[in-house]
Amino acid sequence: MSNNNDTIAAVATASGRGGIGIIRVSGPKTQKIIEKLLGSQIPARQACFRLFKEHDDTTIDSGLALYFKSPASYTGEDTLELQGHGGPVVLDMLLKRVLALGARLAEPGEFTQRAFLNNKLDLAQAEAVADIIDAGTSAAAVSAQRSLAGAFSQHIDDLQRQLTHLRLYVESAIDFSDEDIDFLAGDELKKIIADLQKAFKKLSETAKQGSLLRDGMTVVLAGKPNAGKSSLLNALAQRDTAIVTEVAGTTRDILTEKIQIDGMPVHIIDTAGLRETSDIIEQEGVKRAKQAILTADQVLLVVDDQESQTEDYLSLLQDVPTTIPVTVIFNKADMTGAEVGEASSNDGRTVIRLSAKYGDGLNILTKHLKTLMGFNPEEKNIFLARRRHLDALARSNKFLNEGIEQLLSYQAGELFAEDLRLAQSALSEITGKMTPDDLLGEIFSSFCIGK
Ligand SMILES: Nc1nc2c(ncn2[C@@H]2O[C@H](COP(=O)(O)OP(=O)(O)O)[C@@H](O)[C@H]2O)c(=O)[nH]1
Ligand SMILES: [Mg+2]
Repeated sequence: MSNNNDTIAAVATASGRGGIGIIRVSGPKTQKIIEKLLGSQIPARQACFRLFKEHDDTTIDSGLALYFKSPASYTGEDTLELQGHGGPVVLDMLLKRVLALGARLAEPGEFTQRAFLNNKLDLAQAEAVADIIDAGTSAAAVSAQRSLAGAFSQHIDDLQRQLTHLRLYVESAIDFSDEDIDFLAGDELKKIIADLQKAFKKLSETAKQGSLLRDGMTVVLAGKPNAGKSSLLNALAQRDTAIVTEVAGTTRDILTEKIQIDGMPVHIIDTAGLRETSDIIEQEGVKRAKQAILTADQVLLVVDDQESQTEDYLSLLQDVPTTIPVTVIFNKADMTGAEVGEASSNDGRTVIRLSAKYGDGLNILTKHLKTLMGFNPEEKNIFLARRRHLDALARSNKFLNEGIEQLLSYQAGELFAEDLRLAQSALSEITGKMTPDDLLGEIFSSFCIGK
C-alpha cells in the first residue's frame, strides 16, 4: 500500500443522505488541516463546535470537530473527525477542501491498516473490525466484537507460549542427553505434548464454529429425481423458491437459497437429481449437481422413504468425496407412515426421517444442522474466525505433529526444532506478526473506504 507518511482522508459514513456525515483524517498534516479548516487548533479529545471554512473564508458546513493526538487514536497517528451534515454534496465539498489542504484520499481499509502497523490492533482484530461491519446476524456481530476485544488472539498467544515451552524443554533435554536421565522418554514431555494437542483441537473447533457463523455452512441437497429435494429446500426456506412437480427431472439448474437458523447463515443448494439421462439440459444439470457437491460442507442425501428399504441409495454417494459428511434424509414419511425421527445408520451416518411436504420432522433436521455448525446457545466464548485462520491453524498443527514424530520416533532434535519453528510461524500469520505483504494487501483492500 501507499506511503504511511501521507495524510489520508475519507468519508467514513455510508453514502447517501443522513443526519450526520463524518469525514476522517489521519496523518502528520492533521494539525495543519485543523488550523486552516477551523481557523485555530482545538484541544484533543473534546468535541468542539466549529465552522468548516473554505480557502476564501466562506463556510462549507458547520458541526463537531474531534481531534485525537498521536499515539492515542484509532490509527495511532494524529487524527481528526469532522461530523457535519450527512448530504453527499456537502460531504464532497468538505472532503475536497481537506484534500486541497494536503491530504490524499484513503484507500479501502487504510485507517485500520495503519492501526495494525502502529500496533493498535493485531491482524485478527483488524479483520474483526470488518466483520462487525459486515455481520449479517446478531450472533455474528457479537462474536466479531469478541474477536476485536482480543479473545481469538489471546488463544493464539497461549498456543505460542505452549510451543515455546515445549521447544525449551526439548532443547534442555538434548543438552542433558549425556546424563542418565532420559527426559525425552519421560512423562513430563508426554504431558506437555498432550496438552498442546488438546489446545490445538479445542481452538480449531471453536474457530471452525466461528467461521461457520461468519460465512455460513453450505448444504447441498442431492439424490434421485423426485425424492423431494426441491420440496425440502422450500420447506427449509419457508417459501416456494424451487419448482416442485411430480415430473422427475424438473430441477435442471442449481438453486441457492440463503436461510438463517437461529441467526446462523446456511446456504442451501438444490440440485438436479442424480441419474443417467438422455436430455442434454438435464445432463448439464447433473454435471452441475456433481460440481455443487464438491463445494459442500454437508450433503443431505434425500431418499424417497418408499424406496428406502429397497433402493441402493448409498451407491449415489460414489461421487461424493469421503471428506464431505453426508446425512441421509428419508423423505415422504407421510406416505409410508413411518415415524419421523433421527437415527444412526450402520456406517455411523445420521439418518433423519421426515416429510418435506407436510413439515413433519423438519425441526429435527434444523436441530441437526445447528449441531453440525457447532451451535450451542450456552456457549458464550465463540469468536468470529475466517477460513484463512482455520488453514493457518491446521498447518501449524500439522507441523507440530510432524515435529513430534521426528522427536519420538527418531530422536531428531534438530528436525523437531525446525518443525516447531514452522508451527509457530504458521500461527503468527493469524495475528499478523509474520503475514506476507500481498496477503495483508488483500485483507485490507476488502474493507470499505473510511474504515
Ligand atoms: N407425500 C409427499 N410427497 C412429497 C414429499 N416431498 C415431495 N413430495 C412430492 O414428490 C414430488 C417430487 O418432489 P420434488 O421436490 O420436485 O423432488 P425433487 O425432484 O427431488 O426436487 C412432488 O410431487 C412432491 O409434491 C413429502 O414429504 N410427502
Ligand atoms: Mg427438484
